[in-house]
Amino acid sequence: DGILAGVREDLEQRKRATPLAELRSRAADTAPALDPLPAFRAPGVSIIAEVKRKSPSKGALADIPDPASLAAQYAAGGAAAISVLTESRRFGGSLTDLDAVRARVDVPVLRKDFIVDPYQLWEARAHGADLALLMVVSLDDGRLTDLMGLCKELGLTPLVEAHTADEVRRAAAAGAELLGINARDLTTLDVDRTVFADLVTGIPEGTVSVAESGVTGPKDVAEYRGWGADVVLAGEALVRSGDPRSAVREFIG
Ligand code: IGP
Repeated sequence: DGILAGVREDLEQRKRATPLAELRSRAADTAPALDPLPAFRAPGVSIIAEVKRKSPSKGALADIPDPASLAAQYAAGGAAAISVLTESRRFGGSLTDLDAVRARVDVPVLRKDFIVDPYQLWEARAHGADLALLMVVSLDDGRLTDLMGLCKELGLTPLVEAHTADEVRRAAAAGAELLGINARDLTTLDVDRTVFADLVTGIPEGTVSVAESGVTGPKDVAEYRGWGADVVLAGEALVRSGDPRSAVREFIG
């Protein structure tokens, strides 16, 4: 599909510029990854607040001159983790944004990208990420299992994302401890929050559930919570709010 073709092109270019051996040695020099799961399992809803410049559906969302400052405000508002979009063509992100956020906050940081290759996980760790997104739709079972195994080796917590009942089943079968349901259909870009309510029943007991996308305000967070979400991931509403610290605080309720 269109996004993945660009992702693969950019990936090949980075592989030529930075050999895996170099990433490995940078990863070895990076502080160990933080485990986000204890905070996610604590009572009450946890918020993953996203640094998101653009989206394929809406184009530019917000001018973010200082992603580290935005992330610091999210953390001050009580965000349990920060998500940083690193895909450049459609989302305007970069590993530079990830570096900046990592250098500023003490909470766990998620590398949000279209991850299809082990190299991207080494990059995530070398740039200080604690979590990495794995989208079931883009991975066959073998690759999903391989990438989850490498996450484990690197100390990264995979956020395994699903959008259908079958993808939830595949994520659970692969052993996901952190399972996200994206309310946005990535083929049509339509958002329907009730997709979470429909699919959450397929998430095994003990697995941490994440409701992703479509939050416009505190009521939507409460609705996801009512349907059983342990964690809610929000981007657009937070980057567009004039006061990200208060916005996160209000989402937590
Ligand atoms: C955030 P929103 O509607 O709050 O801006 O959505 C997040 O869920 C969305 O950015 C997202 C995403 C993804 C982006 C979820 N899964 C996969 C890129 C790739």
